[in-house]
Amino acid sequence: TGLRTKLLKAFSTADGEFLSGQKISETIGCSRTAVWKHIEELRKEGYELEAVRRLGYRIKKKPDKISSNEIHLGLKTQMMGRTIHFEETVTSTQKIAQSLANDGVQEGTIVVADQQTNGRGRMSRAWYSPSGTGIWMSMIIRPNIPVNTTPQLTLLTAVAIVQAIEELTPLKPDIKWPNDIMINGKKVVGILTELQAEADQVHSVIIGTGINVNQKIEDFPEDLQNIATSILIETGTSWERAQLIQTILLRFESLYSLFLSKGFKPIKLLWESYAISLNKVLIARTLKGTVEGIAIGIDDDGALLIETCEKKIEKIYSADIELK
Ligand code: BTX
Repeated sequence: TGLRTKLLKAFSTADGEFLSGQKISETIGCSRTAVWKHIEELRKEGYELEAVRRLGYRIKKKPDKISSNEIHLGLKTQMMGRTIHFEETVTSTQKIAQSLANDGVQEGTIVVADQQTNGRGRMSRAWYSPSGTGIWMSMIIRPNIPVNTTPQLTLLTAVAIVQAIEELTPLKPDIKWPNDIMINGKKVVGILTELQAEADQVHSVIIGTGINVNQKIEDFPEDLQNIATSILIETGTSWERAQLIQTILLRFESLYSLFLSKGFKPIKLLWESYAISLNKVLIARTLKGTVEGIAIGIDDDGALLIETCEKKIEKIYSADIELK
């Protein structure tokens, strides 16, 4: 409402100083009872307001809200995120992105939700996506590349997200092939790349990213508490999701254009510099069986190369990795 906007403006002009109830009611032109009601509403939205007798009110902390506006303001990209579909609650941003891609939306369109009720991981696993804390986003791109090179885009996305986290926070995340970003051995980001393609033509690639930003440990269900982490848990403070999204989109855009002009080589080098799974003994569980050995690198397709005890080199395209 207009009053709410006026109230927030008054607080922002006060710049952290206290505003008396009297002053507020004069500025926004309504009774002190009405002011009080609006302040209670802000509290419900997640604003932390301090009230001190004689001094009045001040805002201690704003909620970390995301909306199209918050993402759009300050976005420095040419293409990524120029069209934003934001929803408070969805089943899965991947599903919405798929139907938008079918409708022919422009490349770079993103779908962002505050909460997913049916967030998906790979192989129809669930991705826990509570409200108010994470980045649940799907990006639609339409690269003119062979279908079999699309897994490289998962690796590219992982690099973009690691770079963005490093730019904004003191953290140094690692990448676990192919799609997990880890901090201190726990998963902070998951990436799901899905394709709309036919014969050898890619119609669109939909890259879903789930990023745990402001969850506390107790916000995760028990079965995830030992394997999942968030940027808040690792840094001790909360982070603005909209700013993180902007930084990721900018990093992604620049790596994507490098990828389109120079191919996977330069991306591969960057990816390897963040990888924890390389030169380690690991077990890869694939749909066809289990491979154990030392990860010696990734090839130009983005496949993981594992050298087994028998000195055989196995190429792994899709698997769950357990480091030994
Ligand atoms: P994945 O199959 O590699 O990982 C899924 C596994 O990760 C789950 O089985 C569970 O053990 C664990 N897990 C579930 N939720 C979380 C979480 N919040 N944090 C850490 N670990 C978790 C990874 O799949 C790909 C995830 C992509 C999610 C994005 S969100 C936006 C888009 N929409 C959508 O439905 N999926 C993608």
